[in-house]
Amino acid sequence: MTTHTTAPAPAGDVADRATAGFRQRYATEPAGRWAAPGRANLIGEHTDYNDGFVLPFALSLRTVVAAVAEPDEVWTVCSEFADEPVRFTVDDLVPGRVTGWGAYVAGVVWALREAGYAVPGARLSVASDVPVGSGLSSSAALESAVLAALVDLGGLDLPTERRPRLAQRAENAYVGAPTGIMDQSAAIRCRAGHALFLDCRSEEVEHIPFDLDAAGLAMLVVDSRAPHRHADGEYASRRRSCDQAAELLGVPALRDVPIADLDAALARLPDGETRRRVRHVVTENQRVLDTVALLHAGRVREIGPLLTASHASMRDDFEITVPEVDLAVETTLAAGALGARMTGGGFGGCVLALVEARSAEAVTAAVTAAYAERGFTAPGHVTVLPAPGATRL
Ligand code: GAF
Repeated sequence: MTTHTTAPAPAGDVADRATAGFRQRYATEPAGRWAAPGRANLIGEHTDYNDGFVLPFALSLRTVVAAVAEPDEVWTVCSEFADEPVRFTVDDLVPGRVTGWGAYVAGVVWALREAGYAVPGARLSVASDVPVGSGLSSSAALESAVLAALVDLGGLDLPTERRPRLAQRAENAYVGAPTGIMDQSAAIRCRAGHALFLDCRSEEVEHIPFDLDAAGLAMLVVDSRAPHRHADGEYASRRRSCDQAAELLGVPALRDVPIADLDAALARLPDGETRRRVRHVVTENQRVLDTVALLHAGRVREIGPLLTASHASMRDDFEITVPEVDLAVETTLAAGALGARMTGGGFGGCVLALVEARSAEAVTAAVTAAYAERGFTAPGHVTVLPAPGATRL
């Protein structure tokens, strides 16, 4: 998670840009290129760190790392978004030592070494089409691409299903952001044409066919361009509330509160705010399960109301939306979207709207007009299809 503002990606193919950056900086050829995508979460927000369920899919917007191994334990990383490269050695592999965007890279090296892997030194070049600070998980894309590169360059034996935990540890313990496992799982484990149904407790996944084209539907992503408002602190405070509530209820995690027992559980909690937080998590887990059931039954159109209910829950109970995001949801719905919700951690970021393919343009125009009327910064928009997870190119 990060609080930077959105910057548009430079022009040209992202893999070409990573290679060009590599050649320019190091005057040699990379040994390979590794890509990892940004993600949108179809439904299941703030459920991952409650051991619950999530249903993200990967975007075709990707981060690409061009890299070569080095004989010494030194890591140099350049990025198209930074004037100067970041360079670190084993001595810097202490949480907090490397800061800024370089921390995501150093964090991955650190987490691999902590897990006992002999990580090769490397020179790396980063390019990315994933907008930073839009809630599409540019940080997990960077971690996952770097991880894929280092694993391959070092010939490390690290099965795909164990990689998300390691990348998450980089973010939690090195970067210092207390995020769950969803974003790294999406960046690493997603499949094209599918949403990833992930049980965040067991880490078991099921790839759920999510074919929008066949249903005549489109998924519109509206970037609210809202400035993040204290996102990191608010995220951490939501997480604390959930942990405290689980403790008060005597369960390992809020995942363990059955929806049938929700009212009884709420009655045992001391204040309205905690009750609202718990209600969001418990009902959101159920909405993920209901969405999966509908997708299994080929009833894609019918997931709309679940998406919209998820948004209402984030707005009213978890209190993580902002006016720009709420306006995008209201406007897409008024313009005919089947369902709409904010995606990601909140306090800004993007809205997903499920629309009839033929009405995508009209819905987009309606949001642009509504933003202009309210005097908000013009929103960004793109239609997306579920793309593959991290891969060597
Ligand atoms: C952010 C976090 F990184 C995820 O782990 C998840 O908690 C999400 O917010 C909210 O669902 O993206």
